[in-house]
Amino acid sequence: MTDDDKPGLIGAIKEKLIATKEKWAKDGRLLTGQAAERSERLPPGQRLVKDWPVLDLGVQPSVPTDVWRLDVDGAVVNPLSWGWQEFMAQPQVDDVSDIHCVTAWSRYDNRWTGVSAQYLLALVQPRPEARHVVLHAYDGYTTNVTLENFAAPDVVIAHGWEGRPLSREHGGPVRLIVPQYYFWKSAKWLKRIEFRADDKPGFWEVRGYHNEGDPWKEDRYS
Ligand SMILES: Nc1nc2c(c(=O)[nH]1)N[C@H]1C(S)=C(S)[C@@H](COP(=O)(O)O)O[C@H]1N2
Ligand SMILES: [Mo]
Repeated sequence: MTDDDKPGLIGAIKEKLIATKEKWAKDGRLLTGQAAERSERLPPGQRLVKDWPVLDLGVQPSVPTDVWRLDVDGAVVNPLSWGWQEFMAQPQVDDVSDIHCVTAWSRYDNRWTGVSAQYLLALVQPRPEARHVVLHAYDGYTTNVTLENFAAPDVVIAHGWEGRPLSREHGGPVRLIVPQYYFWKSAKWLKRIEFRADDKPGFWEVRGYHNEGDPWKEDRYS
């Protein structure tokens, strides 16, 4: 992080935003009480947007590609640490998926470019006891997914969006994309992927948000 990234005025403003979102969780805001079939493209309570909102904790860390690293460790046979060149030298995939944010906006057809989670799993080989994955980010944010969800074919460690480098505000240089879950599981400014036997709820999960976050079950809050 550089100096201008330290939580300052914006950080203080976002404290309020975080408190508001915590209250939403407590009050069960936006819940329709209706589950939907996965064949429905738009999950219950969501509305479509064409623009792409930015959500963060008040800090958008500056991580130039020459200092960016991704560490993959924990309950794996082959831990690894990639710098930018090594990451970009891995087999690349393109995957189009929809975004569903818990604040009720959805955005269809986002084309992500990067390394697939399935490829990463084949490289690092989770140990038999590994059941959970914790994503750590450069802004201090964390979020958790099950190993089963992480292993879905559309999960991408993404550096590109619509054929362009992922912008800093949206988590560049590298973020995770987990399309089957609310977007808070898709960690921006990805720094570390930790495999674990036990679960470890992340930033929003300990603040009243659902541990899994399946939009079709309306898993907004815990
Ligand atoms: N590192 C990090 N990742 C994060 C967040 C964050 O604050 N920090 N916010 C999450 C939330 S709540 C959402 S909705 C999405 C927002 O991504 P976007 O700004 O690209 O729309 O990022 C998720 N990933
Ligand atoms: Mo969110």
